Amino acid sequence: MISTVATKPYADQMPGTSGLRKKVPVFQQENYAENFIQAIFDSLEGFEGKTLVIGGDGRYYNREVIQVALKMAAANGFGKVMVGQGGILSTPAASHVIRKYGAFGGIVLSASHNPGGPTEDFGIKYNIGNGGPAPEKITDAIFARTKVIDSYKIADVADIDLDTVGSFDLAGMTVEVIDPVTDYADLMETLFDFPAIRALIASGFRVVIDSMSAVTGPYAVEILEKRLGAPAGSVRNEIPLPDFGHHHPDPNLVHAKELYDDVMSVDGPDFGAASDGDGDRNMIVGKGMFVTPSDSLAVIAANATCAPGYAKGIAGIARSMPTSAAADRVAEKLGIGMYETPTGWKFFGNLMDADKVTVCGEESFGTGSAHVREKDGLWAVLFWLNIIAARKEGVKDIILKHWAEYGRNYYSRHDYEGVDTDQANALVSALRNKLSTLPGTQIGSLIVSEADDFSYLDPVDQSVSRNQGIRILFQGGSRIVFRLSGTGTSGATLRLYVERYEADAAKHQIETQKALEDLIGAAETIAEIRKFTGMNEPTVIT
Ligand code: G16
Repeated sequence: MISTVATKPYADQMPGTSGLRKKVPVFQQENYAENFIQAIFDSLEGFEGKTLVIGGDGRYYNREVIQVALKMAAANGFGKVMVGQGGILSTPAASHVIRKYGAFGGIVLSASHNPGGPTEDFGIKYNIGNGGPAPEKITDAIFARTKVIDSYKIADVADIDLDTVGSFDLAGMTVEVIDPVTDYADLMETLFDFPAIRALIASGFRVVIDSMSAVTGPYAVEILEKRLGAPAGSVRNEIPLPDFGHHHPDPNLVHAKELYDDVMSVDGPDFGAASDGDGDRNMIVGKGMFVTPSDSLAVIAANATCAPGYAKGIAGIARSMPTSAAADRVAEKLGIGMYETPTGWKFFGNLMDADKVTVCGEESFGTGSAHVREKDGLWAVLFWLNIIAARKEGVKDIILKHWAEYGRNYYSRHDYEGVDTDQANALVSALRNKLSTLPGTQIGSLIVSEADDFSYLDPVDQSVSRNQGIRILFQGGSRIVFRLSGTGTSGATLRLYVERYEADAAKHQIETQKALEDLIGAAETIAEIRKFTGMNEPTVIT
């Protein structure tokens, strides 16, 4: 019943910022997914008889790969697999299920915010027993294994019915098809003041969530409409579709523009939120105020004790290096630890496991806490609603008061997508070569104080991650950062992150791009973006 199938290695299975992401036709090559899954199992030890969690965001090719993964898990000796009904588990829900049931680990099938469909993106990620993405030590081992793999093991059995909740036998292994929503919704109810949020909504405060035809639809309907009493229809695009309805399920000002425009309109809702393909990202918009992810982290940290699950306070805060320093000022005031990590949620896991931090965030619309080991879109939405209910103030007032108290970190990210890979690498090398000569250089009124390539020493396991983004810091605390994306599937994406700190409340209402104009100009002068990319402007500004 168990076959060992001969295979040949593929050279391109290096996991990126968040697992292996490729176009669907790449994954459809003979044994491509099988090789990667076997490489995961070959890189782990001691899972015989243990439980594996499998789920995905429902995108195209999800169901096929789940069937393969189930049969391979059985053939490799797992005792049980817990899989979401219909193959669905949002990334934070998968993290929670791994933790709650003490699973050995999990396989999450998603390409997150990237589009889905027969010619779009797919991905496979391995999460460890703490519920978080595998650290680099493991992803490096998986990659090494993919380069030499010559066989994989699979059970020769029929597909199982993924749509019926219940227990099934698969070649001697138990498959438990679970309701994907209940455990997660129950967890949220333990963290937040549901009666207060319910009363806020009952008082007429209008909330809309755009699930972008992706995985959070069923979760948002259960929590917002059923448990919190929001009117039916408050969750939009609530049915997960394999191609996300041809949308790009990335919650930002470009891809969730309809929601943004609605909340900004005169009769629009009071609060709007969107989440991405696999439910880990979030965008928060209030009447007259878009909340940057960096500010969202700072506000959540500053107001954490409003929520019952955080009433005792937070242990510390972590943010990725390119994320603005807004949260640093909150940590300073609270007298708690602040950690700056490379981009990617996997770097937060050790800090949370060691109780050094409770809340974490990334500028890329990711916020979360130690309740799971992934970022969590709906968690952030509920935290905001809890804060609004507790403070009896809207998003705009909360943000303006936060800036008045801590100062404002003007912030923006410019993405140049689809850049020729050689040109993008050339831009980065040219920048690296210049680093030592930059300090002291004056560009307009800006003077470079420091320039380096960010390197991180993990304070828990002492591992070092180098070349994590080029930082150019200016006198007065402004900075620009350059890095190449590690999640794209075609060409290269150059990201430019721009930040300026402004303490004076009288200067807190300038349009963001205007407030950052001289820094954006300095980035062009230093990096010659137009020359290298051949592009006159970014493809996405967030
Ligand atoms: C991007 C973001 C990161 C984020 C990563 C994975 O990486 O910049 O902050 O951790 O995506 O996010 P998700 O799992 O939601 O896709 P990169 O390397 O493209 O900048």
